[in-house]
Amino acid sequence: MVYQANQTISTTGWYTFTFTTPFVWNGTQNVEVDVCFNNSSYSSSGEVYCFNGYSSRSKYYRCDSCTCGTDDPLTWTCMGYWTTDVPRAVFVMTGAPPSQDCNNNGIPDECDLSAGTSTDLNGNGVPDECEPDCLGDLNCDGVIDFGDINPFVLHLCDFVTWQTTYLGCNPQNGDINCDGTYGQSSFGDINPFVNLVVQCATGCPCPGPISCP
Ligand SMILES: [Ca+2]
Ligand SMILES: [Ca+2]
Ligand SMILES: [Ca+2]
Ligand SMILES: [Ca+2]
Repeated sequence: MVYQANQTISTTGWYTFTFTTPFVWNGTQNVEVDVCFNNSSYSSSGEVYCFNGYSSRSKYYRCDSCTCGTDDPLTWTCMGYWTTDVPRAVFVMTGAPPSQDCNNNGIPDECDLSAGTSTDLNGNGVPDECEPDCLGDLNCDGVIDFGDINPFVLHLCDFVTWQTTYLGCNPQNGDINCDGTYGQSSFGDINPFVNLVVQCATGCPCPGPISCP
């Protein structure tokens, strides 16, 4: 629940409810809006304008002397009745623009990064697993240069340590000869790496000059 309050609304027109708890919505799951009222006498007060829908979209229930709870609607346990009416509600988001979810885990990428679920070695706000391949960038800082020599040696000689040191960095960045092997003892990648890093001495921005087919 992101918002619940007693409100006194005395005019017609749009009324704004500001959620007290921000929430992440993935754009597909159902969002439930429950409007209820408890009057001291039988009346139509508390009605909500609706659009006419074409399928069952909402439920309603009303009662006097309720048998499925007290007079307070929040205690009701009745299933209610389906209606095609859709209450007129608009969700407005302010502040940050819509989030990206490049790794498709249902969580905004900035939340993945702040929670440590994803790493961002080059600090561009894009989780490492979403970065395109960049042959020769063995420290995943987004550039191929002499700074990749030591990480490449580690990749070659102690792949496990390389993985924990450069968490999230794509190990295929070390498959410079594109033969499908990389990391521990993939000696065939040494000469192509040396050629690449010399070519990129002053720094080639990713994805760099070569890529595997
Ligand atoms: Ca995500
Ligand atoms: Ca990144
Ligand atoms: Ca690099
Ligand atoms: Ca290789």
